[in-house]
Amino acid sequence: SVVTDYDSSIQPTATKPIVLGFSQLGSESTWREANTTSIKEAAKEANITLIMTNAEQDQKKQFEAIRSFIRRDVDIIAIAPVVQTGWEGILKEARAADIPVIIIDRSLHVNDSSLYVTFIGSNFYEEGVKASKYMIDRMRHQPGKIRIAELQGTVSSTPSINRGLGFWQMLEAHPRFQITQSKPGNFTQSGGKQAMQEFLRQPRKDWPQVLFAHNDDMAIGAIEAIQEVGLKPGSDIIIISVDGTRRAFEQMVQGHINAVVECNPLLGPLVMQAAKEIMAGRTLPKRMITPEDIFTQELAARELENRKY
Ligand code: GZL
Repeated sequence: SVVTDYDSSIQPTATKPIVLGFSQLGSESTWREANTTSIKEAAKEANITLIMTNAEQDQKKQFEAIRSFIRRDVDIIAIAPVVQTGWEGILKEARAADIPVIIIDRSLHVNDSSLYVTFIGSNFYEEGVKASKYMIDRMRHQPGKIRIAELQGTVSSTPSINRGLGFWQMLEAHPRFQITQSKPGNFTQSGGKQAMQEFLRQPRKDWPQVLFAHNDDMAIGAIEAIQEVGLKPGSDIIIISVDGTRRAFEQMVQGHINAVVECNPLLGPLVMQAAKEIMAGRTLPKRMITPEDIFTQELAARELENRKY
């Protein structure tokens, strides 16, 4: 239809910046800080108005933040969901307000996947598989049963569930590898240290030969606990971690961590591009996976200068 009289209340969207409400789950780890910085910098670069809140790893605070975005009638809502379930209700509230939702970093489970436009994040199952494959190869000359300790991330979070699944399912074909101790450390350095101290309170014969930490911060906390009992991390206990932060590379250069599986936090540019596509009315793939690798001690020194987080 031809518009005859110009309706001045309709602002041309080309000039009005997009307003993006982002519920960040917390500030628990080095990875999270890098993720937050990436989102902030990319929003500035894309001239997108960003309203970001920190839920301090509390799902209820994420619900409150999302409701505040709905009240402010933002153009788009982005969520990094702290845990996998419990999101149907709030996503339906966003849909009722006709506000599109992007899921980033961690994925969530809903029956109706039309409740969000796309999920931008890593394949955590693959990260667990990479960690397990490295360990099986690294321990090939060590005969007999191998005792593994696992530091889980935030309970019920997708990265922790799927990293554990990927790691463990690889071992079904290698029965001499046994996960003899497993505790959550909530992705924090202090959580990793406390859990490792509990592992080391067992009789010395039960101490692990390998530690699989679901993120670098917990691995770094565990290293402190291992050194406290006079063991050498990276040789008395082989350590495999996930994230790929500069801090972990520095520990690899010192020989304390043996391999780090990369989990890329620099999602900002992808998120802002997705926001622009949505506002321009274009459709997006349901799943956008960030590229990532695994790095071992031998390569750490050379890769260190390339690390951006
Ligand atoms: C993974 C991310 C995890 C990191 C942790 O995408 O959700 O949360 O592995 C962070 O370091 O705390």
